[in-house]
Amino acid sequence: PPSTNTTIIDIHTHTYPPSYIDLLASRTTVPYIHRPSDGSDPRLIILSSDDDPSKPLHQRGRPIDKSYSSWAEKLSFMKTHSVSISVVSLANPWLDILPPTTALTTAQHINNDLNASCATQNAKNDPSARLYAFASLPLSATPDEIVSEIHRLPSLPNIKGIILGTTGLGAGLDDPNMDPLWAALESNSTMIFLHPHYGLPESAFGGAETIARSGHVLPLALGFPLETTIAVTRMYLSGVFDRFPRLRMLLAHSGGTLPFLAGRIQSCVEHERDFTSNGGHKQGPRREIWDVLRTNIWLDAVIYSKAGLKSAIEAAGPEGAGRLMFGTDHPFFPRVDGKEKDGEEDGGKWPSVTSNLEAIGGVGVGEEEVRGIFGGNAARVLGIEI
Ligand code: 5CU
Repeated sequence: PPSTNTTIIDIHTHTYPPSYIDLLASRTTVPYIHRPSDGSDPRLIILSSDDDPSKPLHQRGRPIDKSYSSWAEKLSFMKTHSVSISVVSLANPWLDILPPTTALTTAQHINNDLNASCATQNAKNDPSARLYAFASLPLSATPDEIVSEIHRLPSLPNIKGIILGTTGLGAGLDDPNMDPLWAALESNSTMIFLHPHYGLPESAFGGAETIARSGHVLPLALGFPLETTIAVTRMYLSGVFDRFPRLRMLLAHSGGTLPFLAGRIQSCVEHERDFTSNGGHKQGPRREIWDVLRTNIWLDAVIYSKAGLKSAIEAAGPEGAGRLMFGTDHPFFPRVDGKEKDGEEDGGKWPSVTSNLEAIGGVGVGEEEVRGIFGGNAARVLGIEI
């Protein structure tokens, strides 16, 4: 665990504001919330694999409690885990599900709301409980509207960047129609927290029945990280980082598998006969993936093992651990034993958090670098005073 004088900043922590919960509850297709008529816990059916038609609605997905939307619960979780600053983001699938006509106004409303909640908390001047946020973009709105929201965000003082999924305007992040968005994000130096939601097609895991045998394990352990890896690799191959060399991206789950696969990606690019650098007829990426990892990309430290962290640190190049930032993924991965109360032997701490803390503490870098991962790096890169 970090020493007591270490400021812990959690940059990977989510919320569903009550208005978003109501939006999910008004839907009947994934993602949606089912509120059983007998008053038992609502169910969050968020991943396509959650919507198992062989189960009654009240057994699909997972129970959703107040930790998903309550600021009091967020602050209590922070206290339990000695997190003094959280940069909160809307949980997946963000605003991807909005009709185009209401997307911009809903985004403005939610982003204003997040900024205001942070302001209310920060006005208390409690150094052990400060809040900032990543905003969400109205991706189903017109490109001009999306760009207008990107340019509005710097006027919200508690917004430290945006959270973005992998589908972009619907055709992925290598879609040339994304260029106006990248240009706006680059010109504002906006940090883009890239986060998965859609995973891989069920067929990649042998179909719905195979997935159902182990619940969320395949979609979350493999689908999420591979989705992130594929999205960033597609951006890289299509030259996004050549056209926008100052983009700033923070990749969820330590970059999925990108740090581990970067060498293979680079080698495949160098051996691709189609690319002009090899006498071919198509333009391949002009920069090495290593350069992108060391210039444009930061990684969260939500990988739960020293092996994963070491790969992330190594891929980050000379800055190494200086490009990693601590996260918890709250309210996901709660305790499954129901022992959440203070007074439990372990203080009610979540094993998903303590395992990450332990992996970071034992990763084998110096004390200063460990303190950087816990908070110093986020403070420096996101402009948070500690
Ligand atoms: O457990 C999950 O489904 C999730 C999720 O949906 N989003 C996330 O950030 N982490 C875990």
